[in-house]
Amino acid sequence: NIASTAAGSLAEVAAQAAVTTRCGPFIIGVAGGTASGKTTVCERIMERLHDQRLVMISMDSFYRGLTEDEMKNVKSYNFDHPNAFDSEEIVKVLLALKRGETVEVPEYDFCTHQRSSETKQVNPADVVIIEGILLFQFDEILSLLNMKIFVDTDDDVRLARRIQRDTVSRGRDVQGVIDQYTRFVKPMFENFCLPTKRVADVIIPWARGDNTVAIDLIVQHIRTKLGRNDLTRIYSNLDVLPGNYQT
Ligand code: UZR
Ligand code: MG
Repeated sequence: NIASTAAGSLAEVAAQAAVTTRCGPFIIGVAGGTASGKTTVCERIMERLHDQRLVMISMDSFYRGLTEDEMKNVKSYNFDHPNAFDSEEIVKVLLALKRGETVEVPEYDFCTHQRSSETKQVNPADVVIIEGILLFQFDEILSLLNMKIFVDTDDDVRLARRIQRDTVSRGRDVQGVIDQYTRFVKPMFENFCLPTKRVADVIIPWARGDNTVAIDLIVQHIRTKLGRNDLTRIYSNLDVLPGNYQT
C-alpha cells in the first residue's frame, strides 16, 4: 500500500508536470535563407535521435498551388513572399500533431507549381522537425515551436548551391535561376527571412557545410527535454494522465 501511495503521488507530480510544461511532441522549427542547409541540419539532428519517434516536415509542401492566371505569369510569381505559403494549413497540421493525431501533409510539385492530388501521411511522433525559409514569419507557428533554429550561411554559398540544386533537381536553367534570385529571392530574403533571425533560440553558422558542435548541443537539449517527458510517460501507464498522453 505504501508503494501504491508513493506511485500515486509521483504520478500526480508527473501529471502536474505534463500540464504545466509540455503536452505532446517536442516541435523544432528550422529557418534560414534558401539553400542555407536547413534540410541537412534537420537530417543531422534526425540521425542522432534515431531512437526516438521523429517526423520531419518541409514548409515547401505547403506552397499554395498557382491559379491559372498566376501560371500564365509564372516568371513574375513571387515564391519568396509569405503569401505564397498556406500558413493556416501549417498551423492545423502542427496542432493536430501536438494532439497526437495522424496528419495528411500536401505534396507540392516544383515543376508544375501545383499541389498533387496525393497527400503524405505523417504519424504522431515524440519529435517533430519543420523547416522552411519563412517559418518564423508567422506568429501562430512561432507559438507552437519548442525550439527555433536559424541556419546562417553566407549569401554567395547559398546562391552557388541554389544554382546547382535548381538546375539539377528542379528543372531550371542557370540564367533563369539567377534572374529569379536577383528579382525575388534576394530582396525577399532581406525583407522577410533575415529579420526573423532575431526570434531564433539558436543561430548556427553553416558556411563550411557542417557544424557538429552545434548539432551536438541541440540534440543534447532535446534529449534533456524528452527525458523529462519520459517521466510523465511512465506514469501514463497508471491511467492518471490526460487521455491524449501517449506512451
Ligand atoms: P528552400 N520555389 C521554386 O523555385 N518554385 C516553386 O514552385 C516554389 C518554390 C523556391 C522559392 C524559394 N523560390 O526560394 C525556395 N523561388 O523554393 C525555397 N524563386 O526552398 O527552402 O529549399 O530553399
Ligand atoms: Mg530545403
